[in-house]
Amino acid sequence: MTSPSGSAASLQALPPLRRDPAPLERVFSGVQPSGLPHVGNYLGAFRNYIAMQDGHDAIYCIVDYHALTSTHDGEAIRRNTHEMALGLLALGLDPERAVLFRQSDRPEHLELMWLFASVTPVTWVERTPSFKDKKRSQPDDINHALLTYPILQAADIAVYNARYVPVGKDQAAHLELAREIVRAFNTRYGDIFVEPQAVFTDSPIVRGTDGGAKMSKSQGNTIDIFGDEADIRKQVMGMVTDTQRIKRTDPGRPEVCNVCQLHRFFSPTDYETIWDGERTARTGCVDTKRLLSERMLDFFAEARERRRELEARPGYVEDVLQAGAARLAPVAAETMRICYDAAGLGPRA
Ligand code: AQP
Repeated sequence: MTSPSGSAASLQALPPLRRDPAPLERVFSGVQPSGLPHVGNYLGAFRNYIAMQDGHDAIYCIVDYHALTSTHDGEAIRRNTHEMALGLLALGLDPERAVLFRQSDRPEHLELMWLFASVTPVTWVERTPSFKDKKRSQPDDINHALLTYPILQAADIAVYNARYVPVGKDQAAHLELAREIVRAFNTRYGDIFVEPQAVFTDSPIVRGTDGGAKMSKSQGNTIDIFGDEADIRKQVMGMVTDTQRIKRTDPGRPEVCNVCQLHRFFSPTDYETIWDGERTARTGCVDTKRLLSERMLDFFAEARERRRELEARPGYVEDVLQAGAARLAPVAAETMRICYDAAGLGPRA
């Protein structure tokens, strides 16, 4: 559990709002509790969450308000919020070095969203690729929150005046929009917020087990990090490889094969040998997949063990989330005070 003294010390390290030189640059990112943590989340974003908790004021959030746009099963949202937080902690997120909290515990995000909505032309949100995708993928549920999603995302970042946002490349358009919204707000009300910048890893888009689409919880094409070993092996063995490699004797093309691409991360010392085996057809896709599942299980073994330990501590995750939200309360309140003042609302109590 985060010690109260640790919380207070970290909070004092948070820089003031506006563009004053900050002692530490602030980082913010969020993950939806729309399913379980997967390899795409890790390679595209979580690696940077963990790396950036040193040398920055890092704030990470389970964005349950966002999950409501597509998930309407309250029990699932609650369960996945817990699982996602547990997974992040097991992967190395340290509540003494970074803040982890649940979005719905800080309703200032919604208040700021409304102020941001008032500077955002409707056309900006209508044109976002994710809104167009969702209109296709959930045609019977094109709810208003799907349209407003990027405005809330901009508010999530700005409420803490974060400069850096570690995300996967699928979020690039949203980040660009967040910059535009913040700019529009600053133009109307003064120089209040920094324009946030996306930070990508060297694997900004990880393809799913289908080999084509982005690995994504909603696509059901994920490789889970914390699932049963047998299920993880099954997910890997079901991966689509090089579709032009029909017979075992056909040479493979590691550059296009998703399994080979994942070996770059999970077999860093010998992936070139593995690729060579594919190119010369010395090895078949089944061998390469079997090896990948072993390497992945090895890679995540420590985190999986840590998850089991943390899971055995009743109330631990909830304590971390609530302590995180409490630590952020003064920062969020100060943002809203400044914004109310600028917009002619309040005075805010
Ligand atoms: N395949 C991926 N490659 C690289 N980065 C990824 N991220 C997600 N998938 C990949 C990044 O992980 C962070 C959390 O993302 P998310 O909660 O939106 O993950 P998701 O699995 O994409 O979730 P959903 O519910 O399935 O979302 P939609 O329906 O929008 O695809 C983000 O930084 C994300 O970029």
